[in-house]
Amino acid sequence: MPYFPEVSQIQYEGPQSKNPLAFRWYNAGEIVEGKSMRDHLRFSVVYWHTLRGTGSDPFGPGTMIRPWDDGSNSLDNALRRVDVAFELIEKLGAPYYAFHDRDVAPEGNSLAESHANFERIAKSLKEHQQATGIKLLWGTANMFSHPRFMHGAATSCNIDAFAYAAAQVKKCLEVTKELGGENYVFWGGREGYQNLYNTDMKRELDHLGRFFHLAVDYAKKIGFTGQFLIEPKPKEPTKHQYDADAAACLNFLRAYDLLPHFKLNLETNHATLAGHTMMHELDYAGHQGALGSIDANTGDLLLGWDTDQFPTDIYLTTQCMLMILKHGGFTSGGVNFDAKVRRESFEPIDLVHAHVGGMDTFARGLKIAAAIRADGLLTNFVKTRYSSWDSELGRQIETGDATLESLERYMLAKGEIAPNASGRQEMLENIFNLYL
Ligand code: XUL
Ligand code: CO
Repeated sequence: MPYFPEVSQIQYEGPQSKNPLAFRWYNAGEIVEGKSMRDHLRFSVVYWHTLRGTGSDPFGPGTMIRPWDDGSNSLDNALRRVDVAFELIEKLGAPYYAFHDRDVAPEGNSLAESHANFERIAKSLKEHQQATGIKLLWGTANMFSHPRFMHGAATSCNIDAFAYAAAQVKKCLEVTKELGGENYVFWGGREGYQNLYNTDMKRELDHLGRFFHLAVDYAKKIGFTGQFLIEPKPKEPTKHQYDADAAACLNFLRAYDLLPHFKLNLETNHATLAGHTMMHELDYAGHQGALGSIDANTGDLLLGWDTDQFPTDIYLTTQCMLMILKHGGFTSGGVNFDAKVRRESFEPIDLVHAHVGGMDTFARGLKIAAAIRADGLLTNFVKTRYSSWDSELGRQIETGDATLESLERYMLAKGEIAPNASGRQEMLENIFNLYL
C-alpha cells in the first residue's frame, strides 16, 4: 500500500507546465557542461527533517500528520518508516539520502541495545537500497540530542561523554561503510561553549582533534573509503561552535594535521548565521580544495536563526551552482536537502511539494550558471580586472622572487601607481540578471 497514493513518479514536463507535481527544470538526463543534471546535482533527501520532523517548536508540540507513524519508539515503527522513505525518495527521483544513526533507528536502553537496533534497521535500509538503486550520500552520528551530551561530545568536560560518542561513531562508520555511504559527516552541534568562565577551550579543541584522528584511523582499519566532511555552523544550539565557518574549520584541520582527511559540507543557513553568503563559503572552501558537499536550504532574512527552509530563490541557487561549477563540481558530495517544511504544512504531500520545488530551483540555477559561464562575461571581467598581475612584476611577487627592496626600486622609478579601473558592480549585477 503506497504512503503517497496521490503521487506517482515525478516527471519532467518542461517550463510551460503548470502541474505542481512535475519538474519544469530538473530533467535528470539532460546534459549541461558535458554531464547529466543528475550527475551534477546528486540530490539527496534527509531522514531527520523529512521522516522524523514533527513540526514542534519551542512554543508548541508537533503538528505533522503522518498516517504511517504510530508515535512509538518501536522497531516496527522504524521499519515502516524505511518503506515510507524509499517510496518518497523513489517517486522524487532523488538518487541519494542521508541520516543520523538515531533518525533511522530508536535509541535503546543501553548502548548495546542502540547498536542492535541500528544494525537491524541498517539491514532493511540495505535491502531497500538494493531494490531501488537509491544510495547513501552520508551517515552521521547524533551526538547532540541526548542529555548525556549536554556539555558536548568530543569536547565535553566529561570523559565518558567522549567515550560514548567514540563508540557511537565507531558503529556509525561500520554501518555507513556497510551501506556504501560515499561520505561521513561531523556536525558539532554541541562542540562549543555557552560561557568561557567554565570552559578550557584549548583542551576541548585538542580533544576534538584527537576524536577526528580516532575516526580517521578506524575508517582506515575497516576499509571505509568515503570522504570525511565537517559541517560548519557558528552557533545554535551553543553560543559559539568551534566549527564556526569554512575558514575556522580549515584552520582547525590544518592545526591538528587533519587537512588531508577532510573536506567541508557547507549549509546555506549556517553560512548566513556566520555572517557570510553561501557563495563566500563555497568559494573559500573551493579554493582550498575542500568543497565536499552542500546542505541545501535557506534562512529567512527577517529571522536570525536556522529556519532550514527549502530553497526557492533562483539567485541563491544560481550563485551556489556558479561556485560549484567553478571549483569542478561534486565528486563524492551532492545537493542534500537539509530542509524542513513549515509547521503549518502538516500534510505528507507538503514533503513532495517541498522537494520538487527545491530540486527544480537547483536545476534552474545550474542551467543559469552554465549559461553565465558559457558567455564568460563575468569571468572575463574578473580576468581583466586583475590583468596588472599578468606581468613580469606579478610573476615575481606571486612566485616569491620579489623583495621589499625590489618593489621599492620599482615604485621609486615609476613614481605613482597606474590608474585604477572601475569595479563596475552595478553593471555586473545587471549582467547577472540577463540570464535569469
Ligand atoms: C543542524 C544541521 C544538522 C547536520 C547533520 O543545523 O545542519 O542536521 O546537517 O548533523
Ligand atoms: Co545540515
